[in-house]
Amino acid sequence: MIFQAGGGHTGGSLSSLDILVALYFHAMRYDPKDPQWSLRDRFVLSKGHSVEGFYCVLAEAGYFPPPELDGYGTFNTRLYGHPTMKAPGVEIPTGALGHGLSVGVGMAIAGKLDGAAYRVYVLMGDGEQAEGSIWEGAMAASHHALGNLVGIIDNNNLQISGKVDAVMRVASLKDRWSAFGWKVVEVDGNDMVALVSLFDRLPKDSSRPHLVIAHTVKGKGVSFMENKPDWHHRAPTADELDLAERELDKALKDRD
Ligand SMILES: Cc1ncc(C[n+]2csc(CCOP(=O)(O)OP(=O)(O)O)c2C)c(N)n1
Ligand SMILES: [Mg+2]
Repeated sequence: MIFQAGGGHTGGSLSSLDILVALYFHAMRYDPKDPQWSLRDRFVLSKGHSVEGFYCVLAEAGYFPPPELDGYGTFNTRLYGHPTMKAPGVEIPTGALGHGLSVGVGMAIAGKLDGAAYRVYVLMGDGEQAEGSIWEGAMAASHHALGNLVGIIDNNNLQISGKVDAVMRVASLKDRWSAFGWKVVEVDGNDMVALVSLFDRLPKDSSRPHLVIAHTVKGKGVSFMENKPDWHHRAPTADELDLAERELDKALKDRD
């Protein structure tokens, strides 16, 4: 998709993909034929720039036909470079960092008021933690005892212009989120077995919101993209695409 469109957020899409797969194909309840089903679990991609991986998962989950992915970034597409309501399965447009958590807080409060047993998942970036609005949302979530809210941080240690620690230090995420009243758990965010078992273990009857620190690798799965800030927003050349596909195919074969 990113090759065809000539641009996109490669690194952050790859670092988040395992988390999205564990959510959409294991943890979450939803019905792609009825996207507005009132009891569906809600997902907010607060790090809206990593939309390419998100669209792939939504297509695979049945929200729209996978061939539509080929039109990503073209003139008449429903699949823009950041999520919008035109794409089936998207709950809320995102891309301006820092807003997704507060939207998720609103959804979680609504669920509590309605006595509806859905969960709200919000995926944030670690660079995104520099946004002040995140911490207003964090404070509100614990104040309202939102046990139906799960925040996840794609903790890949990089953001747009380099290391998170160099741009705006946010460590210790665990201490900060705990101090804001959240129950914090950590996981290898690129380990499917660990992710699935963690989502299984999150209690449904908690009086506190949960924050999952998912340790990931930006550009995961493609050797020359891993941990390279350049791949935050960059399209592969034809040769790079070929090499990336061969590496991913090999990884699949080795796994099987
Ligand atoms: C409010 C706002 N400021 C700046 C940007 C530009 N921007 C896009 S991605 C990004 C870095 C995000 O880093 P991180 O949250 O760590 O995402 P990831 O590493 O998962 O790609 C920035 C600053 C933005 N989208 N929104
Ligand atoms: Mg990051």
